[in-house]
Amino acid sequence: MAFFNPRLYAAFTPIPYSFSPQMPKSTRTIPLFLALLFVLLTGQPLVAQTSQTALLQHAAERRVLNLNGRWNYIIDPYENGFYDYRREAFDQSKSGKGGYYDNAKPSSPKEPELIEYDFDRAKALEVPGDWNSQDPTLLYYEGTIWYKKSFALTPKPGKRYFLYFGAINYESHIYLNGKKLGMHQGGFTPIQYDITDQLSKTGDNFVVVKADNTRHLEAVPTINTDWWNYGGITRDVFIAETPATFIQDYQVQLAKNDPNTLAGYVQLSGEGKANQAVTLTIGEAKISQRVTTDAQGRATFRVPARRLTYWSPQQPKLYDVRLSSNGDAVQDRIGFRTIQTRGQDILLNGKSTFLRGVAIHDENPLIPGRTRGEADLRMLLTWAKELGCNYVRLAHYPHNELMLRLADEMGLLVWAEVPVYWTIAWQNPATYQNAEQQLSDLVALGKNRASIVVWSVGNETPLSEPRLQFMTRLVTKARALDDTRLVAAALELHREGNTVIVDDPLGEYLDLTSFNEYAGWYWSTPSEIPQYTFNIKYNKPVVISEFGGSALGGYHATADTRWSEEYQASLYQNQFKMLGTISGLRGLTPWILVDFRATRRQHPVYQNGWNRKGLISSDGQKKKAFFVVKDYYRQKAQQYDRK
Ligand code: GCB
Repeated sequence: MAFFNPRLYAAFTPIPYSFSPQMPKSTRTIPLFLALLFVLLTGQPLVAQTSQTALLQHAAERRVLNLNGRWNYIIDPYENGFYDYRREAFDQSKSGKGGYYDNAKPSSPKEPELIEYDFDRAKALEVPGDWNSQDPTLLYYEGTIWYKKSFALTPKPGKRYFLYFGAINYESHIYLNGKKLGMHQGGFTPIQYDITDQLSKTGDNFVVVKADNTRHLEAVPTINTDWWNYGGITRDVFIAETPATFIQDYQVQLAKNDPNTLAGYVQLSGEGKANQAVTLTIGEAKISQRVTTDAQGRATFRVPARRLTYWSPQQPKLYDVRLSSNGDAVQDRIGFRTIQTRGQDILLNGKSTFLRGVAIHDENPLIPGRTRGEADLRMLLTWAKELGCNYVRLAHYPHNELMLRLADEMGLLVWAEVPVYWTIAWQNPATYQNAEQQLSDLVALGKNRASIVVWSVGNETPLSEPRLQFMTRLVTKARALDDTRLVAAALELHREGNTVIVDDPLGEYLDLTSFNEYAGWYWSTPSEIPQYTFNIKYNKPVVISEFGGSALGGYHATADTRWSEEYQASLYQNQFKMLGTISGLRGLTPWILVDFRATRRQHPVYQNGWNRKGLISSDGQKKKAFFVVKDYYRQKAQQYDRK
């Protein structure tokens, strides 16, 4: 039912939404049934203003105007630009005016009106980019910052325009030319509004964003994580232009476990979407298929595809895929491969594979801050390739779409994840909706990427019945959204004596047995590690989602001196001995490729706000353990890739 789509609530402004405990207090007052009553009585949808539209597939290809660059900003810890002095939200008032999003200007140079802000004379931040790394006073800042960008764009008749943000952490309120477009929660997935009717006829426009990275108990993630709570507009911003009737979405992949059939769909949007012919062309594979959309603008297809070169890390073959309909066309580069499990094997294109991975955060240590674009992302994946990887875990939240495309191009399999991390509010329905929305958006973003083989529904979530319900619902959702990939989660383990036990009931529902295991760091010493053996309940491929320990780059001492590179290296050596006893071991992702910022990590000598578990230090130097892992991967590559 459309009513329960949180996107629609998020975009709805005339009646305050009430279902989310994370909403500003003043907007919590009118209960949900009033909103529903409004819909029933007026027949109007909740999206009475601009709606957050279903994401455009490959939106960047449609880019007509790039809005990256310098955005003026105002730091607003008291939210004075959002609430009046009685703490009523300006955008909920009768006039809807008064907030910073008005971008007000005095009517004469003498400034007769009292206006206590001026975006155009305020400082600027780079977009994309977190604010923490751009101004030392913002390093720990959690709260609201307002961003403003003016731009020139005259809408052309017969075209539609979509304002697209790659990601804003965490809650954003977005306004165009003083009018609210909507509100969005979730720091790592795209936000898109149809602004066709909102653009000014003169061509002068301004967009204002209230970005708020305040942590909330019921949010996804919750208040407690082991990564930096970077704030701001952290990914690309642009306006995409399409024809009035356009290709909004598509999926072109191999059918589930079937290397000889391409299957998927195309979804048109706009008035002329019904009964339209759409052609799928993959010239190099001699495929050309014409389908016709139904009344909802959707057409599905199944096409025989023989003699394809399958995508794999050894040969990351991508095909030029073109979809065209009357007046619209999109191009994409797509790889085709199958992924499945059989007993304890992971079969990539039918062949048993070992996942030589590493975990990666969306952070460039050299800034240090969130990655800002292709060069940063390429640097991280190049390091992973140097380590000998054929696989990466993009922890703990959706990464940039560009990262997924680079993984396709560079030949790296991907574990993609949602930030259902540690102690989520399992019993809160809005929290579940939020998590599910982030999962749906992640799948929407990655469903055409051959590199993605695993959807992960969460990390280290503590056992309980409500948690099991929440997590299994997410697993079911992931499979419903995409039945061609594996579904996993990073589980926890427990120990009895020298036995490591993996029996989390969630494991029953997953395709892989994945768990985080910190022998040699949080328990035992590196030299004791080989004494441990595993008791794993499930007969599935074992892919260790985390293991590792910290070392301060450049600090050398004996192998039993914590924080030294030697300690970390010996930890890895002994881990490989221990993990070698697991018969179903089919992959691993050491934690982690590079040191990353984390407020939990306060040791003044060894950490200074950094999690030092990187195989590469915060200044980009490879630690000793990097070469231990690299050696191990060389052996694994020989064992599996030569078969
Ligand atoms: C974990 C978490 C990861 C942490 C890591 C650590 O289990 O999943 O987010 O950063 O341990 O370093 O403790």
